[in-house]
Amino acid sequence: MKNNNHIRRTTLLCFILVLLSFTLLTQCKREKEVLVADTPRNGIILGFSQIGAESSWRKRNTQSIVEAAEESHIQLLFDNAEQKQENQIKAMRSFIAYQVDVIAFVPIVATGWDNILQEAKDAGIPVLVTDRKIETANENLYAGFIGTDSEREGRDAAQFILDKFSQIENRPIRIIEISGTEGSSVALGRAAGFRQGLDDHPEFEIIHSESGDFLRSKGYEIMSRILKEFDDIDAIYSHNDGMTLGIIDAMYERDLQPGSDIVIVTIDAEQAAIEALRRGEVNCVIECNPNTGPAIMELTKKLARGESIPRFQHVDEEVFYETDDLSSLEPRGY
Ligand code: GYE
Repeated sequence: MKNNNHIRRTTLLCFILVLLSFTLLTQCKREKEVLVADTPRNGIILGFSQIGAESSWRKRNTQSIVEAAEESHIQLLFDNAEQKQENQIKAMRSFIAYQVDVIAFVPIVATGWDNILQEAKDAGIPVLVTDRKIETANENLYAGFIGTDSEREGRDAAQFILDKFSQIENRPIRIIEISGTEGSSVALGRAAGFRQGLDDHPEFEIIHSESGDFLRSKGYEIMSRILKEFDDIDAIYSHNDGMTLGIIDAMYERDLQPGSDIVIVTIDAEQAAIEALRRGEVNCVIECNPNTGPAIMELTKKLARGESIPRFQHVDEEVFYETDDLSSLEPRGY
């Protein structure tokens, strides 16, 4: 009997504890919902999905966005997707649940965004695409784009190589391309623009093209292998400075002088690439501007006010050549 009473008391106590914790939880949840819903929203809340931290360029891009949000008094919900599209989609879904005013994101690859963009549209949340572009059948799924003009960067790279080798006749010019993340609009655009630029010059041959995923380590690995597989390489077209620094390491290891034994064109214009240009290790550096934070915040404010924004906005960028006087060039900041 005594034992039964003990069991009954214990069971009742457990039931009360479960009931109590459930009540507390739902009360907290409700309070949380009430808290979010009723907090005076005098500030704008921006949900930003960043792809990761794969390069110095990307880290500078993130820094620009975080600093600009602070200066603009915009509350930033920032997510680092660690190079995974599915993480970006999860983050964007949580931004929708949180009912942010605007969503901005860097699409790591160009396709696979329609569903989440439709969810944002159904929730009445405008979306700003930044840095890289998306491919979609329904352009109305996002409000606008701000970022780099990848095809122009590719054409600028081609033009430099055409000019550099213009005096060479009666033999092909052999080019290696080390490209960025497969399926990203930036890698696709830089490749397309480069080929457009070489269109009327069949003697300029891309003898090998391979993705280094914008990573220094992969640039090194690929170049180390290519230098064993290919002879008589005239030029390397590298889609970003991070991979170029790996390429330079690989060339030195095989007693090759980057920038003279093999011409190198690179994109981003981080400080390390400008220093390599000064040392003659690269021959042309094409700027890709990471400092889009302030412009993103101005566009965010417009969208939060229900105003329209430009469909496509390309950031200002320039090209640095081996023949330039770089003595007055400001430090790149990354
Ligand atoms: O060139 C590279 C970064 O999307 C323009 O991504 C950006 C590219 C940039 O990893 O360094």
